[in-house]
Amino acid sequence: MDGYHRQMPGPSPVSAPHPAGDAREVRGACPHDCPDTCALLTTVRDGVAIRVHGNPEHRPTDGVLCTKVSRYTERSYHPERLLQPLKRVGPKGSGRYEPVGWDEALDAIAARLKDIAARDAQAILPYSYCGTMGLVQGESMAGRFFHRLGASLLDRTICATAGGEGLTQTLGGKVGMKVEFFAESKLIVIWGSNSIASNLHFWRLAQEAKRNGARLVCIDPRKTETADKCHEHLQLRPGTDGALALALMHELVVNDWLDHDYIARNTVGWQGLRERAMGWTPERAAQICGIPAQQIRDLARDWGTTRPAAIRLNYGMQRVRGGGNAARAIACLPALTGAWRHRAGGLLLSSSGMFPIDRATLQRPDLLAGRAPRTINMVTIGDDLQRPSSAQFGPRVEAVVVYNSNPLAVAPESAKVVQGFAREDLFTVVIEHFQTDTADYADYILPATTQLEHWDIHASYGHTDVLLNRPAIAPLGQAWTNTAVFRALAARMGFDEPCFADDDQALCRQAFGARVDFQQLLDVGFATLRIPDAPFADGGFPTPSGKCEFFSERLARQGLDGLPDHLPNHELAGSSSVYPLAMISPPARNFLNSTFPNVRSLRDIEGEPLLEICESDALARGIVSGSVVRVFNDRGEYRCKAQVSDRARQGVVNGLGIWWRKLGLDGTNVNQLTSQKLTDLGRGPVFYDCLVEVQAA
Ligand SMILES: Nc1nc2c(c(=O)[nH]1)N[C@H]1C(S)=C(S)[C@@H](COP(=O)(O)OP(=O)(O)OC[C@H]3O[C@@H](n4cnc5c(=O)[nH]c(N)nc54)[C@H](O)[C@@H]3O)O[C@H]1N2
Ligand SMILES: Nc1nc2c(c(=O)[nH]1)N[C@H]1C(S)=C(S)[C@@H](COP(=O)(O)OP(=O)(O)OC[C@H]3O[C@@H](n4cnc5c(=O)[nH]c(N)nc54)[C@H](O)[C@@H]3O)O[C@H]1N2
Ligand code: SF4
Ligand SMILES: [Mo]
Repeated sequence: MDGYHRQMPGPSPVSAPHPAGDAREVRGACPHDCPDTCALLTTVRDGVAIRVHGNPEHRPTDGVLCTKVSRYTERSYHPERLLQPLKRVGPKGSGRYEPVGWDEALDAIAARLKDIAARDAQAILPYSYCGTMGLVQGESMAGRFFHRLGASLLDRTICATAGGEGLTQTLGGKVGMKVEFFAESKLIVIWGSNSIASNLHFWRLAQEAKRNGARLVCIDPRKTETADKCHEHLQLRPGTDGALALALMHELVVNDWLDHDYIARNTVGWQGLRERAMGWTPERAAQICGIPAQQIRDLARDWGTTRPAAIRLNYGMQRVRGGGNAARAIACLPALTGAWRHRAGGLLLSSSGMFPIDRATLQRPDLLAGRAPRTINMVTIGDDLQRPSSAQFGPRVEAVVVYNSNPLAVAPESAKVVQGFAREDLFTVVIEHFQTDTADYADYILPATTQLEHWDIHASYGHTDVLLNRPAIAPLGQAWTNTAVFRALAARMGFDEPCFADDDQALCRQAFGARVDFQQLLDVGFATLRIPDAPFADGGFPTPSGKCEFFSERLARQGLDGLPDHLPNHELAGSSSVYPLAMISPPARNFLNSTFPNVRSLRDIEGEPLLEICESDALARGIVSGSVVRVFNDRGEYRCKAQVSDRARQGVVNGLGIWWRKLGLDGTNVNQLTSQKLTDLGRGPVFYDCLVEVQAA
């Protein structure tokens, strides 16, 4: 459906003039939802971006980008880029639109929102996530607009809240090791992460450690390309990480591989945790995890006796019912052995909590002025768009404004999400670069600028640098920044607070205020936060007690288990369910969530939507590689090609995501099968807690 242009596109009609042939480099930041937050250099000639490459001066980037973003010009100048506002002319979902002017579109949108707000602004729902991680084109002006309006609040849970909450209850926040010191570790446990695909710059550090003699262990139900390159792979069943972590503790206790001094001084709840762990013999966990008990014993010995030892935890392990508890259990392991004492020891899930972001200034929740709108969980958008008004729910959702997200492709139980967005009485605005699955259901589609065309400022969840993104080229066509859209809507709604006049550079400055040297960002493009090399060597965790909380008083007060435990999946393989296979749907290497499937050269590498299935499960079903299969459960059916592969373990099938529905064989993707059930902590999604059956089609 897209033309693939190998040649560089011609200059855009509105780009700023530059002396012919005089190329310049513009410093920026990768906007994608990836822990690496690379520093970009864009080569611009005659107002046209001709190359995007990694900034060699930025240490975490080290001059290297992933394949996706090194092809960024192909995405930005894609012939199907949305370049003018569009108004729906066909039925919802048909994708039929006609161009309209910005004024006409904005007038119509503002009139409709005003009309709804006059009854109850909570009937309006913003829906956004991390299409861009930029703090400005993310939730700055948009936050101000929806707060002032009194719209429903969105619980932005679709990725990381279970693990984030687990970490917060244990360590006090999304804090951990500084990523660069993984290079000095002697044992690296890569847990729930396909680093080569999704955290490439960490993988480079792990490789450096390996060259210096470190042992690499991977814990993942899928035999990923990362697992292939580690010394050891624990190929456990999805959603069993909590059991594994407790059994590791069991072995640390019985072999006394414990740092008693660190535990005594810097932890809370040791006696309770010790007792809990004693119930988790390696044999018990091995049965649940579906791996040999000896593998658990060996890993415990490695963890208990290697210094320095570090865990790179990632979000892949927390998209199951017990994800929050599993993250809690794993986060206890470094304190038990005193791994935090060394700068190359400890754990990193996310570094985002270490950034002093001034969200209150950016998003201005004070504009709610005492109102307390209801909160809608983005994971349950499928159900929530169908709900009638009620005392409990509040008003029926009458309008959704989508930006930086593609809910039809990324949210669970898509059939319901589609039904919701297909409602004739729902008013939908989508601000996008492309006509995504979601945009097909919009009443108005507004063309957004890409990272090459706007200012932004970035924190990171994989390192500890702040990055500034300067626009490299002028907006293409009639594309507007997200901030410009919300400024213009605010003006039409009559919101006259001065904050609606802040321009994007002012917003960039406000993001960190005086806490980051903005002049340095302007001069160099990035600035490193000042954080001790081994932040928890002597405790000092940002928890209420200042210690690593094996036992969380805060959870106990909510009536929850104060200690971490193993919580089995909602949908348990081997249970009495008629659906015998567990399906996981982790990221594809050449896509970034639902971004890039429409970029031809990257799609060609990924090929087509595939379901990996192991030989014995395939044989039992008469399935061969390349044949079309029906993957189904009570929520729906999804057709794709099978790939018989040892990347899948027995009982588990892998459907790499996140394809656009309209690029699938039958106009669906894996999320046709996933459920809207939630995690134990953080109200997150359970994408990898999903039973299915597979048949040859
Ligand atoms: N190329 C690429 N990079 C990405 C993304 C992408 O889509 N493509 N997505 C980005 C996003 S949004 C995020 S949140 C981050 C982090 O995103 P993550 O989803 O953590 O990314 P991965 O590390 O690729 O994948 C997680 C790994 O966890 C495994 N896994 C699945 N279930 C379980 C389980 O129960 N236990 C364990 N131990 N492992 C399990 C999967 O097989 C997979 O290999 O990556 C980002 N980076
Ligand atoms: N089955 C399954 N489903 C999953 C996952 C999984 O592993 N398996 N992963 C989940 C995870 S971890 C996440 S984070 C979510 C991701 O969900 P999303 O954040 O919704 O996905 P993205 O594809 O990253 O971004 C969505 C859109 O933002 C747009 N965009 C980018 N920049 C801009 C901008 O500056 N302005 C505007 N207006 N739009 C912009 C892009 O064009 C893209 O279409 O998906 C979740 N869904
Ligand atoms: S997607 Fe990740 S690895 Fe690729 S350029 Fe962006 S930050 Fe770097
Ligand atoms: Mo994510």
